[in-house]
Amino acid sequence: MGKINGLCPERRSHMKQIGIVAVVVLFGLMLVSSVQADAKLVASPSSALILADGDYDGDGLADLAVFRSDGGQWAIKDITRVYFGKDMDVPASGDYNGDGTANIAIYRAGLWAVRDVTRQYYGRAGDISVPADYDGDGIDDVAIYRPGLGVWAVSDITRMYFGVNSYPLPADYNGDGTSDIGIFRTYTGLWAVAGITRSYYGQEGDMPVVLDYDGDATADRGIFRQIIVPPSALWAIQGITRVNYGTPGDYPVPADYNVSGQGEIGIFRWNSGLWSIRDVTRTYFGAGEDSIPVAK
Ligand SMILES: [Ca+2]
Ligand SMILES: [Ca+2]
Ligand SMILES: [Ca+2]
Ligand SMILES: [Ca+2]
Repeated sequence: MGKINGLCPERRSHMKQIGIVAVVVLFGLMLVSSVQADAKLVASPSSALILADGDYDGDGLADLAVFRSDGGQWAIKDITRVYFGKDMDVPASGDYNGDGTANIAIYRAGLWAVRDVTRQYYGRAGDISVPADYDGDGIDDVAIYRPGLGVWAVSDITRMYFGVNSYPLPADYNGDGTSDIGIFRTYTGLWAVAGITRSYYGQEGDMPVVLDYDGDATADRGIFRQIIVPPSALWAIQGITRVNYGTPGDYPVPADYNVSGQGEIGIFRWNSGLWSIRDVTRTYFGAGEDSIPVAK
């Protein structure tokens, strides 16, 4: 039997079949991975990513930054590129030493690792990291939310029950300089802030986007709604604005990018690395399927 390129015809035919199967499997994996990538954006407590601070150089502007979970790279535009953390770590940037700049930090099932600052254990697997400045001393505090029980535990400050299986949203809702314990329940649109307020805004599937959008020093409630047909994304900020910006699959990345004192609406598109910040900038940085925006 004659050989072609070292393989008999039957073998080559088999290899061809394997090749076709491999392509089909690969395409299947690509589909699965693109679905998974989109699944990251489904609003649920487990998709919560709470950062305390995203001003990595202390100039007062939010910086364009991503954490690449596959390899643990932090890429912060015009500032730094370092490796810290690994796959499955949750970014937990915040100013943990009160020097006015955000520290690179990760949360891993109870471990809090703050680059060049500290390494400590607080919380356990299944807890969601919710760092913020809960006592107003200018230092962001290590804190966790345990969705199944509705436990909030803030290291050395407080421990309480508030909101089972909700989306944790610590922010300064009354403008007194401390972060308040707050939740959004996506399936009813309930917003509740401990000791302060309770109201309804939004609907099932909405992602909460809390920020001070009008510059009055209070956090404003808002939702990001992905609309499939025709593809668009609605931003509705209670009492302030309602605008279409972005498309389904975009990450909402609202923050104050230009020291206006007001938060800007903005999106990050992971496949191209597009950062589109309304009325501020449109630039490309940090593309990647594993890129998680860490701007605040
Ligand atoms: Ca900055
Ligand atoms: Ca504090
Ligand atoms: Ca407050
Ligand atoms: Ca406000």
